Amino acid sequence: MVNVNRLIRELDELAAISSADSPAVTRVLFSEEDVRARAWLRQRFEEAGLEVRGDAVGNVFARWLGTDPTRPAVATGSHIDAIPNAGRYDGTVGVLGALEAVRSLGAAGVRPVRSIEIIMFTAEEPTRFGLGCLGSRMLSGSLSAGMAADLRDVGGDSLETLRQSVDCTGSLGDVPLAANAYRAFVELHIEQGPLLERQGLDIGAVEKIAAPAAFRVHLTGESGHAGAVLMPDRHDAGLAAAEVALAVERAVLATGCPDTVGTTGVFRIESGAINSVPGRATLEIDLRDTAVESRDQAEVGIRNAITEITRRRGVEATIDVINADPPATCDPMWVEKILAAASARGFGAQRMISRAYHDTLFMAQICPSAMIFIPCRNGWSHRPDEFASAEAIGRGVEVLADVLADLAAD
Ligand code: HGY
Ligand code: MN
Ligand code: MN
Repeated sequence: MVNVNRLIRELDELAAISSADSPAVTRVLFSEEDVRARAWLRQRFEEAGLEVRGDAVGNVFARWLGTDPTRPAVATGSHIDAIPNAGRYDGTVGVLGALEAVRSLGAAGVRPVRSIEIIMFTAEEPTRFGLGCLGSRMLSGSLSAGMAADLRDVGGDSLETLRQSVDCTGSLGDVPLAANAYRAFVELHIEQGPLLERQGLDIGAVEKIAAPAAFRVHLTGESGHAGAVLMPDRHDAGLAAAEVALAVERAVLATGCPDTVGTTGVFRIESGAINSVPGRATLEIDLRDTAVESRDQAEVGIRNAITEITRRRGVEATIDVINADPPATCDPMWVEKILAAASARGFGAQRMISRAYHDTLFMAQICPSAMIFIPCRNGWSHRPDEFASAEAIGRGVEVLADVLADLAAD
C-alpha cells in the first residue's frame, strides 16, 4: 500500500534543495535552502490534506484529523536540516516517510480515532548554533525561551534575529507542548550504523538513545611572527588545541567502555596565516555514552588534561558546556508494537541502542516514545554517499504505518 516510488521521488526532490552539489546535501537552519525546503514540505503536507501550522522556533506540524480529535494525538516525524556535505536520508526518511505512511493509510480507507500529527522538528542538527535538537528541546521544555533567544551563530547572529528574518514569528515562550499533548511519538530513521545491514535485518526497534554532551573550548595564547618568535618563547594556541583534541581521544578510551565516544569535530585556529603563530583556537567537542557515569568520567579526564596542557604552554582556556543531556529510554510497549508489526510482515527485526541522538531523545521526556530504524549502506551517514534502498525505506514506512494505525485506533 506504500507508494515507494513517489516517496523516493520526493526524497530526491528535497535533496536537490541544498547549497551543496549533489549527491551532497547541505541545509542549515534558516539558510535560504532551509527556507525553500520548508516551503516545499508545507506544500506536500497541504496537498495531502493535512492541517499545517508552525511554531515560533520553526517546528512544523501537519495533522491528519482523527474521528475524535479531542483525544491526545499520535505523533511522528523527524528533521530535514542537514549538516554540511551530508546525505539525503538522515531525518528526511522520518518526515517524508511519515507523510507516505499517512497517505497510504488514508488510501487504504483507515480512519484513525486519534489524530496523527507529523512534526518536522527545527534544527535537529547543531550546525547553526552548536546545539542539537533545538526544536524538540524547546517543545519538551528542556530549553527556555530566554536561553534559546540568546543562542548565537559563528557570525554573531542570534536565534531571535534569524527567526524574524524568515518570518518565524510568535513568542518562543509558546513553543513548549502541553503535558500529554500526544499519546505517543514514533520516529522512523536510518540507523546511521552498520548493525542491521551486517545482520541482514530489516527493522531496528530502538530501546535506548545514548546521552549526548557538547563543549566549546576557547584557547588564548600569543600570536606572533612565525620567523621571529623562537620556540621557547611561544604560547601557541594551535598546538595546545592539537594536544587537547588528542586528550579527548585518550580520556574516552580511558573509560574502558566501548559505548563512550568523543569527537573534536570543530577545530578553528586564528589567525589562519601560514606565517603567524596561532594566538587563538576554538574547539567543539562531542562526547557521548549510553551511560552518563562513564561520559562524566571522560569529561573529567578532558578537563584535567586541558588544565595541564594550558599551564605547561602558558595558554588560557575557557570551557563552555553547550549541552549535557540524559539518555532516553523508549517505551517498552511501543517497542513491542514495532517488533510485532515487523514480524507480522515477515521482516527481520531486533532491539537496538541508538548511538546517534534524535528528536526522540527529547520527545521521550514528554510522551511515551520509540524509534524505528532501517539499514543504510555500510552504516554510512553524515556523508554524501549515505544510502538507504527503496526496499528498506518501504519496509520502514510499512511498519511505521502499522504502528501509527494501531496507536491511533482508540
Ligand atoms: O549527531 C547526531 O547524533 C545526529 O545525527 N544529529
Ligand atoms: Mn544527523
Ligand atoms: Mn537525524
